[in-house]
Amino acid sequence: KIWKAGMRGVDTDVASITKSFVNHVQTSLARQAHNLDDLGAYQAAALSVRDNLILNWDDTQLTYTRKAPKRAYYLSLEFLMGRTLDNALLNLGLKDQYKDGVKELGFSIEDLLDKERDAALGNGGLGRLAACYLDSSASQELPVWGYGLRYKYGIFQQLISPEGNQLEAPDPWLDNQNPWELPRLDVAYEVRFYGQAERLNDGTPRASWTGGQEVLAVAYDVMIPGCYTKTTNNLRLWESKPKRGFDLNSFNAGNYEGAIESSNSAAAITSVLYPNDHTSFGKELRLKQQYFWTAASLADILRRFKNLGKSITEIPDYIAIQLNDTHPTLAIPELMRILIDDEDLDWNKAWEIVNNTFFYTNHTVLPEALEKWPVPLMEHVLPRHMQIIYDINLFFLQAVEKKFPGDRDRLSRMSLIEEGFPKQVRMAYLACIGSKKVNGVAELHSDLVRTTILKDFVEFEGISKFGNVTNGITPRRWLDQCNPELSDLISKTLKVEKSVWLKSLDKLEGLLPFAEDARFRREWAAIKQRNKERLAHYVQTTLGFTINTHAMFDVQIKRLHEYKRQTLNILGVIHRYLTLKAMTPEARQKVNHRVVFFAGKAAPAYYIAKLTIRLIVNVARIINADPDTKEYLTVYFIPDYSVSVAEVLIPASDISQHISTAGTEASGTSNMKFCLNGGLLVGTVDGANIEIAESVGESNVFFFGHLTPDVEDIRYQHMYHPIPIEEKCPALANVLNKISGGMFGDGGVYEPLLKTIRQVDYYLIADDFDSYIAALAMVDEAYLDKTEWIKKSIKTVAKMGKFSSDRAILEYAESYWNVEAISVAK
Ligand code: DL6
Repeated sequence: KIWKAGMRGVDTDVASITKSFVNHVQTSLARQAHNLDDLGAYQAAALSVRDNLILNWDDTQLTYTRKAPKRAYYLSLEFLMGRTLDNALLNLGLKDQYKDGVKELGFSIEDLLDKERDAALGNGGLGRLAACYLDSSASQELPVWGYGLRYKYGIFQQLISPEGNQLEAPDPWLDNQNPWELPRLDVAYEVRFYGQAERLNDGTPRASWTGGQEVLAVAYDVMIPGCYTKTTNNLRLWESKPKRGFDLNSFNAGNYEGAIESSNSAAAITSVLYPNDHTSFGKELRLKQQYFWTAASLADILRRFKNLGKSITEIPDYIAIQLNDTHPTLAIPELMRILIDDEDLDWNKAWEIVNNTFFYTNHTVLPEALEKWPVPLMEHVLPRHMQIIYDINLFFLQAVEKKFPGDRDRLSRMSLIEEGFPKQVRMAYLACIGSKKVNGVAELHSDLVRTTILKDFVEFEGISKFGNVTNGITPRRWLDQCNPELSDLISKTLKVEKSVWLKSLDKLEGLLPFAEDARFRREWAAIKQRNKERLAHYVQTTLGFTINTHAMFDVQIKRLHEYKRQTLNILGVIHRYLTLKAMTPEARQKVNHRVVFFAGKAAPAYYIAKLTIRLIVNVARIINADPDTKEYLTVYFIPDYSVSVAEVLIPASDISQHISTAGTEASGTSNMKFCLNGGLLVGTVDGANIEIAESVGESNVFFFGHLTPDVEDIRYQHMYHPIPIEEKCPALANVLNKISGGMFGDGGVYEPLLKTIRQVDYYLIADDFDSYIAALAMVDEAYLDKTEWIKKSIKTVAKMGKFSSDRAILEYAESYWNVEAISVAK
């Protein structure tokens, strides 16, 4: 297919671009072109790019309506989109034209791009994955829409106090207006909470649900452009509004607070993204968010389906709904409710439709992260859904009993309702039995899903329902956009257009022979160096520190969590520092210079994670000021980690750390981003690290640590045959003692954190410490040979094709949803 930059009906030469820019300045922004700041210029550029997107979006939706293909809907409570302008320009093939256009008007495109605020409607990997999948769906011309919530406040802004404490501030990302969304005030649905549910008892399973609170869900559409294609898909985000403005009776009676109370409570539903990554809080508001979003999305999906004029029983032929983790699981009882109460279907028919429509992806096996909702809360907020869940459970357990007669333990293990005070609804089980297929997000993780948390369900339903789709990342943002020089070098070297290789990432294999080409290696190394300088510039301008860019850059960026073991990293740093301190100046000179970067947010209520940040910041404060060692080792905690910050950090890394306790990180996706940018991986045999090593070759990664099958045994030993840490790992004991002794400020402050290691050590810090230090020593040794190192870097990138999110989304489309690509009419 011939790709023409831009879109239908809008000229894309530089003169037309400047004209459209000035036009937006004068009309949309009501400002004057000769008196415009960078923010205004960003907005004008964004609006002019948006004109392109709208036309392509329009053609895409028209094609879908006319051709009526089966469509997939990706329901995710989080979409961590980051910035849009750069991505849109690259996907439209208009970056160069806009660069020249804004330059003619006296602006630099980089300055304008930098004015955009991240759309941070997500916490971490799960939300960023959703964003990558939207990019890939559009790029691969798949009819896929996303559905989420339009939070007024995204993930909190992270500030670091002088003591090193994380402080949280709101993220008012919509304050400067958001040019990338289109309000659809005409697309609105009523969503009910509370009230009474009464079975009709008329020989049907129907019930009536009345009373309670009704809230309006209003749509905002975000256009998702594919890369070098006209296909522009949609992300529909819901905002909550009161059904009636405010209570006029209270207002007239002078009770102004009462008058706006119900409108405030409606608006509150979409006001904040919950800032917890892996733990579900039993909060009523969070439950209301989940129902509000799933009910509005289903109503919208079914309205579109009904326009096709098909029988309701044909839903699975036209609709696939992907549940991104358990957060949207209420869509299962909600569809049952609609089919039974509104459409008057019998139970079995309704359940069959549900069972062929939903697909469930599990993103964690951590027990504390498996969502459960207290039954009393569900009965209060969603009385009709609780009845339906009880009915689903009854029929399900009857079927289990039939297959495994008399196995009472099994029934109680598999019940959707966990006994206890209070009883709880097990959402992962509901998602599992309501879906056609279930998958994990990396081979090891999918195996763990099959053999641990859903083992009984595999025995009951058969293994074929339980698959794997290893995660992926979009090479558009995570290579072409964040590392343009490397992307250009790859195109030039492969002699393949970006429009081709960015969408067929296996083509990177063509780089392999160039690992032996000295000139190519020099170009490769020079780009890495410039990316390091770009990061150093960022640190200089934001934090005021000067960084040695000739040192090895060692990066760990991800949410702060005990299982991700940032603690292991910082303890390793202290060990390195103590070792350096003990050396003579002559001996030190032989040591690799290393700069260690950390970034990531801790859930506001996660005390131990916040203490880890404090330790990192204070270790940095001491080490960076030590005249004996600072040439050889420095540490930085980069505050307020975001997609945009990741785009600067990732291309600059020499090594990155993915060091979770084996069996705890479902996949990880930053591991893929680093390797795609030529940084080597230090990691445990966990999540997608394993498949990355299989692809790039074990000799190009630095593995360490105990393996998944051993972890449980070791934990058992910790409980029943504990070995004092001094005996098990003297090097670590020494590090912990230094912290307790006050080397990094008041040691007492860190006691709760140190206790987690000295006592239970659930995440095996002490068990893995020595092999971790050994792996880092191997990194040092390998880095001495710069030629070999660059070869490893090139070979790694060359073998990363598998980890494109295009491959992953096509697996979902083909093996799960049965959805096909469709070309948008010219
Ligand atoms: O699948 C995306 C991402 C994985 O890469 C991470 O390994 C995993 O920890 C994360 N899981 C979650 C679970 N959240 N909930 N609920 O965020 O998913």
